[in-house]
Amino acid sequence: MEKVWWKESVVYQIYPRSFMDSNGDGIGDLQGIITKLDYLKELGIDVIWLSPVYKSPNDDNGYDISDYQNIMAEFGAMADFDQLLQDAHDRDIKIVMDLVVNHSSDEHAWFVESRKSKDNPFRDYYIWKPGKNGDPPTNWGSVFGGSSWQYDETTDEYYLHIFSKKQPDLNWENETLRKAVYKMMTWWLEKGIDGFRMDVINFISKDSRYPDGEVHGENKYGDGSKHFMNGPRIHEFLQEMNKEVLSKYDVLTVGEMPGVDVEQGKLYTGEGRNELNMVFQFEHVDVGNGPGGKWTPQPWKLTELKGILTKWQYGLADDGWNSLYWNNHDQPRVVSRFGHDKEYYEKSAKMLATCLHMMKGTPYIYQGEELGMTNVAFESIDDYRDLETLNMYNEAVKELGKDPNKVMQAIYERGRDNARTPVQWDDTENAGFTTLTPWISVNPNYKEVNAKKVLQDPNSIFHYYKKLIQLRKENEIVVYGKFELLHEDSEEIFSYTREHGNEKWLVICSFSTEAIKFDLPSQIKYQSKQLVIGNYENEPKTIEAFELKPYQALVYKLI
Ligand code: TEU
Ligand code: CA
Repeated sequence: MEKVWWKESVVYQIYPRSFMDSNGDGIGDLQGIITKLDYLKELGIDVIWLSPVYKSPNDDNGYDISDYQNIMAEFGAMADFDQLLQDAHDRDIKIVMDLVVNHSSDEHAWFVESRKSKDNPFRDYYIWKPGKNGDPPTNWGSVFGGSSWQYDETTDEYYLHIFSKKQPDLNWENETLRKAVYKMMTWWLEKGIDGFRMDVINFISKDSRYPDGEVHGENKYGDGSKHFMNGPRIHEFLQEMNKEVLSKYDVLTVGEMPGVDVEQGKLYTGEGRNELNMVFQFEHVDVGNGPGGKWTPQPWKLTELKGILTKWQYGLADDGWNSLYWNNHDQPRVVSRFGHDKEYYEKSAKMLATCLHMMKGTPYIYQGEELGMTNVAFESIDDYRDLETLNMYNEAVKELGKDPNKVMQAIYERGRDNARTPVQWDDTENAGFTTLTPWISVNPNYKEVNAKKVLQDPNSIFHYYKKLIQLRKENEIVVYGKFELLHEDSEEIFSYTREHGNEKWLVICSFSTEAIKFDLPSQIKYQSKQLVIGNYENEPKTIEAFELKPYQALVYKLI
């Protein structure tokens, strides 16, 4: 297995809008991030993944870009970005940017031109089709509600937008468009950035026949995902991007890929494939999705969650590379999703961190996860900001007459704003995030959950994350050791070993609120054991057979 920096790194994702506001307008910004670089250095992370900071009308909070080579006014100017890049590099922290090239904003100059006429030179930068007997070209639904086609009167055609109507899909069949993207990527890499997280990058190759999608249940629209995920030319496009741009730099690349499976994951990340370093898969964060996807959350089973993670560990064991994440700006907070954000809040947050960070792959920490930030439950839908949530609420309650309380409960469990409330820096007003009114309210628990408090407490979740990161730096086994699952059928215990040379580490994690019996599988042999990290004061006397405490995590070095 080739040794490279991005396999040995821990990445920290910043969603700038909610990270730190430096100029009192209630919106996070680049200068605010600069003031927190020493905090991130203290945590020990190696790379920052910046969610989009480019010029944008913010229909989807920056994932709708109107100028790829300019900074969003709310976040500052290019000089601020240059300072952030320099200051991060001065601290040996790398900066990975968010590349959103499946679609642009409808306010991008390319689209403004494209929609002017059918023979405009930029027409084919986007995907335009005539309607069918007054209907859109296909029955596909948009991820953010409604049809994924928008009629444009000027040229009497529809344009495709898998996401919002202000996010028209770029046409990757058009080589001129592809070259324009590669030129922009090179411009950023020449500035000295250290890589890209690529937004829904496995959507860029569509089935050019544009067939209708299957209609599930009583949905009004068809599911087009089979026709735009992992499409016919996706590997050709990624290999071309690698050849034209990525191969010329020593960079980290991670492709966000809803709908990717482990077999495809091998093709996207295999060493000899010359495509990407790693992917974000979604199978584990989708456990418990009901017939209406994440908006109909069901109870989930640990055997399903650990079965998925184990499948990816085994699948990419000898070729390719895993990303490891619980959270990002689209997912609910993990301590609320898979932990216990009441009496076992601190124990479960530390257990979840142990479970993820001791696996094989590159770990990603989402802003606030290291503080143990939890989901939020705002009283009114008016307190929510995410267009995905607001569109779903309007469709469900106002159009379909569903029970607003049930819809709000689904938002509490899976809404994206759970991850977008301001980072809680201290117990002063607005949690020290801003001096004025924040663009979205702060989670009311900021007086108990904040950075100032955890930095002062050596037993806090923050210091636990710091120790996990240190373990990865000090022990090759954490990065390169072979993963093997134990207790496969247990619904309470996620336990596994890592092996490297003559060293073996045993990882034991309880996902239960009850004390439960742990029996060491007979095949695990050792002469001596040493506790590496644990989330309770004391450790069991023996590990052959003992009682695991609620949400207990234990990592042993066995020799
Ligand atoms: O998300 C891709 C994606 O699949 C989203 O639909 C997300 O997983 C979903 O909202 C969860 O319900 C990426 C970005 O991460 C997201 O913030 C953007 O809204 C989206 O693409 C469009 O750029
Ligand atoms: Ca600001």
